[in-house]
Amino acid sequence: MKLGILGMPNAGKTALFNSLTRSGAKSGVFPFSTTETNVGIVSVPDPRLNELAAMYKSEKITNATIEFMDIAALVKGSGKGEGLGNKFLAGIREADALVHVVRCFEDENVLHVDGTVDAARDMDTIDFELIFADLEQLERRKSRTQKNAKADKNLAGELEALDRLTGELESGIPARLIDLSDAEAQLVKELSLLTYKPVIYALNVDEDSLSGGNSHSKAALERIAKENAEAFLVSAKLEEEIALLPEEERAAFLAEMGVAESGLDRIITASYRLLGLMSFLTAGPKESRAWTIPLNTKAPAAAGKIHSDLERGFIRAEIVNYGDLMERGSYAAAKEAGLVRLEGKEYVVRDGDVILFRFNV
Ligand SMILES: Nc1nc2c(ncn2[C@@H]2O[C@H](COP(=O)(O)OP(=O)(O)OP(=O)(O)O)[C@@H](O)[C@H]2O)c(=O)[nH]1
Ligand SMILES: [Mg+2]
Repeated sequence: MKLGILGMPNAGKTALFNSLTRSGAKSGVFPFSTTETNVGIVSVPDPRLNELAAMYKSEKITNATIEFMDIAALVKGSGKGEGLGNKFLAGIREADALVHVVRCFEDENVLHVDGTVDAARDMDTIDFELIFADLEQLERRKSRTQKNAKADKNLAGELEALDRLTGELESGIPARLIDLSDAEAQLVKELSLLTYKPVIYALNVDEDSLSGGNSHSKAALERIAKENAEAFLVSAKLEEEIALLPEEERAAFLAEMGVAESGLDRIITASYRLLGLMSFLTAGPKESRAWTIPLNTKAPAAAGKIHSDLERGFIRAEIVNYGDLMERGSYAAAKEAGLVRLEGKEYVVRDGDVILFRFNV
């Protein structure tokens, strides 16, 4: 599962990527600094793991992880493959969900390809290029379906769906915002339309605007309000600087800047949710660990994340809710209070379940 970071040139994508992944990918004041996709693994922050590790005296903590890609920038015409367009489109196709970085900072040293900073216009530009790429995809499918429809009357419905989708996209509506029929939803998935990928917005502001935002971020938020997506203020440049500091100095630096917490953790957590992922937990003297599973995963498949033997030989799961465990103070106390449940093969695992799998192979 991968998240793609996309946006206009010089929006701060690489700065955000570097701060998320604590890496040093090349960024610069000239547009199109990034020509090859950068890929990095990010730990998903989870304070529950620290508490579990303290309770179980675990030797180590292992967080869940997700993958981020810093994709080459887009310009007008990228949807047709212009500029770095093909790299841009390939990167986005590969992503399961997107973090759209919107430039909301003024800095005359950092060129804007369109001359001025204008968050809403930039967002339109990106949407337009993605829509354009999707329309091409729909058109190609339509000419194929039209040919086959002569022999196969069942394809009439698909043609109808293609026409409706084309019409909506032509009027500027991304597929993720269209109320889809079953047939349309099926098509959108088959064609993996770019505008169907879930999006969150990272509004990249100067550090002084981190708490209250600025006129650019306000314009962006107004536009985002129409689509019911999550948005976060972040200062990518500041975060990049913070990421270079030793861990123990970061909190003090943030406090000095008058910022309560880094925006990164919230972006990472939201990204994880956006991918439809959640974590169950395991704890013991060796390790306290979060394991990533898709929403609605049944117990045996969750066990299989740890080891295939656990799935193959699954007998049952002993589960205590994280909150109950903390409230009682120990596994034994939770068990005594009847809060440890035995669950079978049909159990759907919930976020924060602390699980011990019983198996036999
Ligand atoms: N003043 C200011 N500069 C920033 C901010 N965020 C990024 N920059 C600077 O803007 C320039 C471009 O940032 P990048 O992260 O390289 O932008 P990008 O979106 O990856 O750009 P391309 O790879 O060229 O598409 C760099 O010099 C950054 O240091 C910010 O919040 N404020
Ligand atoms: Mg870049």
